[in-house]
Amino acid sequence: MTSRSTAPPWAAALAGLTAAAVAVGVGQLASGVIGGDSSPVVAVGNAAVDLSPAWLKNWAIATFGENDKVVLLGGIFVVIALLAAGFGVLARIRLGYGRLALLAFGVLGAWAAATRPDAGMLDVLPSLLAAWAGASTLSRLFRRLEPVEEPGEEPVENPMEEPAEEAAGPEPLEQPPVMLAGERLRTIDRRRLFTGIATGAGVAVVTGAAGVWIGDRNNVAAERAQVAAELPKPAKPLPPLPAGVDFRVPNLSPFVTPNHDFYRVDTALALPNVDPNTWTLKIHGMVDRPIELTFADLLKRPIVEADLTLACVSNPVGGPYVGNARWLGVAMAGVLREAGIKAGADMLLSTSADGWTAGTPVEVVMDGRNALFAFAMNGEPLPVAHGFPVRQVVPGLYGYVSATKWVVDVKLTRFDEETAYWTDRGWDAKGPIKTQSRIDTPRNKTKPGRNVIAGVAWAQTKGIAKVEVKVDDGPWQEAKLAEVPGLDTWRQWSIEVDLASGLHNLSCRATDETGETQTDRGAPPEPNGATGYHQVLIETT
Ligand SMILES: Nc1nc2c(c(=O)[nH]1)N[C@H]1C(S)=C(S)[C@@H](COP(=O)(O)O)O[C@H]1N2
Ligand SMILES: [Mo]
Repeated sequence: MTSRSTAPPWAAALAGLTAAAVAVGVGQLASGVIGGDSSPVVAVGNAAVDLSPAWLKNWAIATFGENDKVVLLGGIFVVIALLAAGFGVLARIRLGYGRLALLAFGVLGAWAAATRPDAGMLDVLPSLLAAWAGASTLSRLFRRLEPVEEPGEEPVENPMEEPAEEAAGPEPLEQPPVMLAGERLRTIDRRRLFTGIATGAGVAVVTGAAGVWIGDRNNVAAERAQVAAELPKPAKPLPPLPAGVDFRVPNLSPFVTPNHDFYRVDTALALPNVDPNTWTLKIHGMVDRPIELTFADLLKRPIVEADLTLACVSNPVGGPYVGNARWLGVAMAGVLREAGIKAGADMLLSTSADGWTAGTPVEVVMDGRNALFAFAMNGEPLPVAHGFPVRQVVPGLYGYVSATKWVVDVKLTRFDEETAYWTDRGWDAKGPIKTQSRIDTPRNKTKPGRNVIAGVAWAQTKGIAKVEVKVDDGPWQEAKLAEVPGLDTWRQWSIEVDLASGLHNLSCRATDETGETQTDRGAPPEPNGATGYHQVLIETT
């Protein structure tokens, strides 16, 4: 069909939507078989994440937090649906235009998949297959949109569906006329259209579900269970945490953040499934002897156990992007010493399996602190979302300059020669953590009278020496501090106060062991971490 379609726009839009649904389903199925980030939707989403301006990303993290990916995927689906409906309407003008638009969309998906840092040759296939499936669905549905001529005319197409004897004398049509073309009434056969759409929807659901199911089988759950079964012991196990680390006040963050509650911040729309059996870590660049470690090599080295609080630079004052865990890993310094750092190298550029990068100061990693290539968190292998099989953790640095998850490559280089993911987007090259404190409870309402105010404070590598709390315009009062196993974790604090009924403004401030009290000057997270006192307005009733 090459001429303008007489189908009503709603029917054309539905055909476009159905074609896109089939395309997405087929793309999902193909990517499930191929694996990786090749799903057209995920590929386009990942490209959108990387190409979107820094302010938009910062806004998304600040506004949607850990739901930012769900919101992004939802948004992508809405955009796809709107475009697809538009492509359908476009196909009324000329079917080829609609097909071309779908194919162009497929090429965009293929481009997005092929330009992922971890892309393989096959990754363009799902998008191209999706585009082909979408375009051919559109053609099929448009065939069903062709007008059924008034009695006396030959059916335009599909003689197979119309028995010959009926073609000679079809029943008068019941459908209302939708368009007057020439002198003849032309209608669409709604039943044919809707069975076509139902078939398309069925294909979309079955291929999509099969793709998700097959894709799930590519995941590394079995490999992770294997690592769990053989988790090595630390050379010098830490003593159990003293009971005094935890006040056990309701709504106060527990000293150890359970893995499933641990905040997650990353740019990965689909989690990288990295098989520890094929994983390697390359150390190269300005080194005397480049090395490449397998997972088994790594685990043969002396294992270090460390309590360490991780914090995100995007965390606003009082925000949730901070968590504490007991990690198992291998000292980064030892591995780097084995490779031999050349004079002049001041940056460790680490890259993840999905191509994200962080630039960490060499002097920080080598100064004796517990910087680790970590493989376990709170007694289990790293959860996939937190970097399985291996990630970096560096006490005292924000995650964006240090905590590379799914790490596969470490290059010794120079800050004046290379930049990393977030520094390219306006954040500071070096990200030392700022001393901070947070009120966990109460957060909005409480009863008048005696109340416990409690929270956490952190100043990794320095330690928390003092936390003070202020109620309204009263004096700063010193809170009680919980025990800590070292300087690299957050520290719980609590204080009992009397509160009259009404509104109260609570604030807190921490002083670290170097004697420095956090500044009251408010600053946003960009470009190097939020400052200011956490304040909570509560009502006692
Ligand atoms: N591969 C990869 N690693 C990454 C990131 C990322 O986007 N990709 N984000 C970093 C940031 S900004 C932070 S704060 C920490 C968060 O680690 P978590 O998700 O385990 O809490 O991971 C870091 N490591
Ligand atoms: Mo972060």
